Amino acid sequence: MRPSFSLAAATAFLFSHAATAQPVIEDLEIVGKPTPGGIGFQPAVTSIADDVHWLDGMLLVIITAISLFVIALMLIVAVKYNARRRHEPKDFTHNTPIEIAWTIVPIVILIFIGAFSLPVLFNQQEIPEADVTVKATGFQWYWGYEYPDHDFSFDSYMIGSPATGGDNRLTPEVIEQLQEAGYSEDEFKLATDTAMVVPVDSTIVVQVTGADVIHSWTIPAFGVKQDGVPGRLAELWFEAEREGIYFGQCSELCGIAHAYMPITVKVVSQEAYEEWLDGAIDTYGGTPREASMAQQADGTEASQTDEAEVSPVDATEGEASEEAAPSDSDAEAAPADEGSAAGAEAAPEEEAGSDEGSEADQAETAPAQDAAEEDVPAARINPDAN
Ligand SMILES: [Cu+2]
Repeated sequence: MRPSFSLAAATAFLFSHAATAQPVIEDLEIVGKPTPGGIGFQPAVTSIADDVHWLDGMLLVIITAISLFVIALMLIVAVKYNARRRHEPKDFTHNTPIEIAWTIVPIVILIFIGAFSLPVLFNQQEIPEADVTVKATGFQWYWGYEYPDHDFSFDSYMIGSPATGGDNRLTPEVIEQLQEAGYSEDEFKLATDTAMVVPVDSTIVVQVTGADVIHSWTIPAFGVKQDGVPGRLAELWFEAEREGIYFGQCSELCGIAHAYMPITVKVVSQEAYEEWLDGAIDTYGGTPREASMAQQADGTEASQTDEAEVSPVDATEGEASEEAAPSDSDAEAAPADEGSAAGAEAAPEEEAGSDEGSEADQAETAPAQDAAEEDVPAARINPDAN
C-alpha cells in the first residue's frame, strides 16, 4: 500500500524510467484487439466472456422476437384500422384480459432473462481464490500495476504518451518505439510500454482502484470491466485460456488524456510467467518468489534475513494454530497437487536462499508453497507483511 499520493507520484516518476527494463516476452500473438468496422465481440478467452457472449446471443433472440411482434401489431393496426378504411372508430376503452396479458407476459420474460443473467453476474462477482493477485490503479493518465504477493509495482504508459517521450500523436519515432516493443502502427493507442503479465489457465484476481478520479479497467476479450474508485478496492477475476496479447482502454471518462491510458495484458505460459516474474522482481526490487511464499506460509513479519531460514515445519505448525485442522492436513497430504508441482519446477531456479540453498532446503520449500496457497486470502488482506 502506498502511504500517500505524493510518494506514489515519486515512485511513478522513478519507475517510468525503469519501465523499459521490464523483461520482454516475445512471439505472442495479438488476440484481443478492436478491428476497424468491427461490430461483434473480440474473441472470448475466458469462461466469463463465453457466458457474456452466450447471454448476449440469447437476449438478441428475445428482443428480436419482441420487436418483430410489436412491429407486426403496429402494421396490422395501421393497415386494417386506418381512418380511410374505418371512418367510425370504436369507442371501447378497456379490455381486462389483454391488460392482464400485457402485464404478466413481460414479467415472465424478465424472470426468464433473470434466471440466466443473474448466475452469470454472480459468477463474475464471486471472487475465487487467486493463483495470482494483481492490483491495478488508475492514475491520470496511466495504469499502475502492483503484484502484492511479491512486493513490486510498475507503471504502464501508452507508447507515444508524454511519459515515453511523445505527445499522444503517431509520429515516426512512435512507430519505431511500437515496432521495438513488438507492435505495429495499428496498435498505437492500445500498446503500452510495460504490460500486466499473467499465466495462462490460472485464476487471476485484479484489485482495481483509482488514485485521483474514477477510472475503469477492462479487457473486452476477458469479459471483465470494473470501475477503479478512489478509496475503494474493487475486485474482478478471470482465467484466460489462450496465450496472447490483449488490449483494453480506460472506460470511465477521467480527464483530458482519458483516451491515452490503454491497458495491455500479456497471457503467457506458466514457465514464461515465472521467468518474467523473476526478472520483474529483479527490475522493480520485489521480494523473491520463494522467500515471499515462505513468509506468507509463516504468517509472521519475517525480516529479509530470516526468510531463508523459515523452516517448513514452523510454517505448517503456524498454519495449524491459526487455521482449522483440515487446511493443514490438506497442505501436508497433497504433495502431488499443482502447487507442489510448481514448487518442484521452481526449486532449481532458486536464487533467494543461495547461501542456505542445499538440495534438502529446496525440496522442503514445496510444502511451504502448498501452505502458502491455502493462505492466499489472508495474504491479500495483509500484503504488507514485511
Ligand atoms: Cu482513466
